[in-house]
Amino acid sequence: MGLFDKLAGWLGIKKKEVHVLCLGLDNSGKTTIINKLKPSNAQTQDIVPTIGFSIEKFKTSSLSFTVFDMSGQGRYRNLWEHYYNSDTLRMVVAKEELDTLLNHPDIKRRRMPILFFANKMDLRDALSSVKVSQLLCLENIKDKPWHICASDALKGEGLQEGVDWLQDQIRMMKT
Ligand code: G3D
Repeated sequence: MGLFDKLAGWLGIKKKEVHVLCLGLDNSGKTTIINKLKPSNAQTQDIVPTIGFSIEKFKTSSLSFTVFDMSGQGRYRNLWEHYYNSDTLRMVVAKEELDTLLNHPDIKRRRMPILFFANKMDLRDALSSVKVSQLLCLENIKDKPWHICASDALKGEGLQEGVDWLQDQIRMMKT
């Protein structure tokens, strides 16, 4: 049973669908994370990096899962070409994209929970989740509940903590 099926079971959701958008820069690990969260019989072994916007939709018993990509690759193409390996630049781009997202009218007016994965924590030079949180200025998000988890999507570490938090938030929104 995948994590999201378990989540649905805990929530007692049988009919209502919950849409979860997964947003992140290219190569940040979205496909890998989603694959780990899928029901095990739907997991794919070949992870294809995502390009563009909506790239995958799947349903578990009660949750509708939609994967989006907010890479900003058009706007930042020249920068990517020159500094693709610069984590500092990637954090700047991630912050810009996050700010754009939070200011979008459809996002701004809703009190949706936001779960951040500081992924690839297994890498030697990975920033801590506290540092990532500071660089993204997450403390400025006052009108939505948010949470950040360090994760290693290859091993699946940290994903459960995030799903547990999301489960609590969804449960609170339903009461
Ligand atoms: P995307 O969907 O956000 O574009 P992917 O990203 O899920 O395709 O992941 C991009 C690459 O990062 C993949 O490697 C994937 O295996 C790797 N990756 C994802 N999560 C982690 C992690 O937590 N730690 C490490 N070390 N690598 C991770 P390849 O080599 O297939 O391109």
